[in-house]
Amino acid sequence: MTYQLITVRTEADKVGIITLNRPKQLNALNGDLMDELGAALKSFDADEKIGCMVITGSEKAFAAGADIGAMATYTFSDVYKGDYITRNWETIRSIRKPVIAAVSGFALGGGCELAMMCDFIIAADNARFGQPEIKLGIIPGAGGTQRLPRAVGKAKAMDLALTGRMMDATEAERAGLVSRVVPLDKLMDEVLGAALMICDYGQPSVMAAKESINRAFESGLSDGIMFERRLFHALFATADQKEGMDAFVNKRKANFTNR
Ligand code: DAK
Repeated sequence: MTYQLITVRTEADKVGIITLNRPKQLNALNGDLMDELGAALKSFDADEKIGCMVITGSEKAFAAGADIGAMATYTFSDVYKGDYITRNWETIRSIRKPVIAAVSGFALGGGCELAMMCDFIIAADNARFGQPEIKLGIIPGAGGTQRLPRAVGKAKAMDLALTGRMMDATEAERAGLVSRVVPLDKLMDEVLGAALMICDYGQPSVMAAKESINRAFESGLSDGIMFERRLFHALFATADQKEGMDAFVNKRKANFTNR
């Protein structure tokens, strides 16, 4: 598939990197872009060689939100009948390998929501996060009112969604929205370092860790613990568990085969 609104490349044949590419619109997200993003994610997810994915934007903007111009004249029947957002914005939720958001510049509205749909966010020191939809007479519609409070707590989520203000990378890290903040010129090095580290582990255990942590947001503690326990037990059926533990015992580097 050829892409118009994203670019796609790999690093070391192991990391799939997707760059949002509507620079004049600060990577505002429209239906075509989300179709392309979903297709690229699915393609990397199905590729045995790929162990981790990265979504990034430009230095100025990860994504400044859903495309306001495209939405401006929509009616209720347009968005309801067309299943606006759900149709193609949620593909990322079905991706089973890890996806890291490498965020520099603006991550606003749907852009912040897209970053939060990734498994974790590494931010450049110029990153700015916000849910400014209230200024447009709407509310976050791609999970912002749900994922943001889970990440930063009710007080800050309310503050951001009700005032529409932005928070900088330092505040976002302090609040737990992002896992690391690095200087802008080190962002991709840091992200690729993390991605390549993940790629060197066994895919079954990586995928199980992702699935189990995500279950924490979908279930009560007892159910979540049971889910984790069953996956933990199941990993003893993998060659990677034998390899990982044998390598430790014999003081050598593990060579995982994703089996
Ligand atoms: N959409 C379309 N174009 C955008 C845009 C956006 N979200 N953000 C920026 N642009 C365009 C600007 O219009 C401008 O275009 P030209 O005038 O050059 O043609 C160009 O990008 C550069 O922007 P600025 O000139 O404004 O650049 P500045 O550096 O001065 O300001 C800014 C940067 C990010 C602070 C500012 O552009 C801004 O405030 N942008 C809007 C941010 C925003 O409100 N984002 C939230 C959008 S609403 C839903 C699910 C999700 C959503 C909706 C529904 N459903 C389930 C139904 C999501 C909604 C949103 O994300």
